[in-house]
Amino acid sequence: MKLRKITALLAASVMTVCAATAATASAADCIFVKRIRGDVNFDKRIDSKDLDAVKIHIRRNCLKGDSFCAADVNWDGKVDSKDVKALEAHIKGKKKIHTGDANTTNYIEFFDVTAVMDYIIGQKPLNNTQRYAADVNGDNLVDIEDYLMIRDYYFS
Ligand SMILES: [Ca+2]
Ligand SMILES: [Ca+2]
Ligand SMILES: [Ca+2]
Repeated sequence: MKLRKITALLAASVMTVCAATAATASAADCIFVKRIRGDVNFDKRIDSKDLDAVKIHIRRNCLKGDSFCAADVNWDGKVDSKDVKALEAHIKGKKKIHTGDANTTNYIEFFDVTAVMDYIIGQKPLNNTQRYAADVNGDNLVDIEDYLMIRDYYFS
């Protein structure tokens, strides 16, 4: 009886979370989002918790706004199995995504902010993997726009 009650309560709380956030963001909304792709729960690291959040979204359509954009890892305006695959590849270290994690430590930290600025002003080079991660708006350039997005994310 008690267990049943707890299970019911848990189910209700999950539903509340989903109901409160049941909406999506358009691809256009995501272009301007300041959040880092893949970090769905905004704890500044990309790990299995984010992967779980994306999988739950696919079943229940729970994510919206910045969370939805962060979950749209491949920038196609949809959150689906392709994003799960991209996130898995990133976590396993097989293929990194545009995260802002310029020094590839799986955290967004102050060093990422300074690394991008150092690269822009020609102080310190970035390798291919680092440049890819630093190009957070995905326009194939690492420039002031990426710097501002990473900086804003770090200080948010
Ligand atoms: Ca995270
Ligand atoms: Ca996607
Ligand atoms: Ca860029």
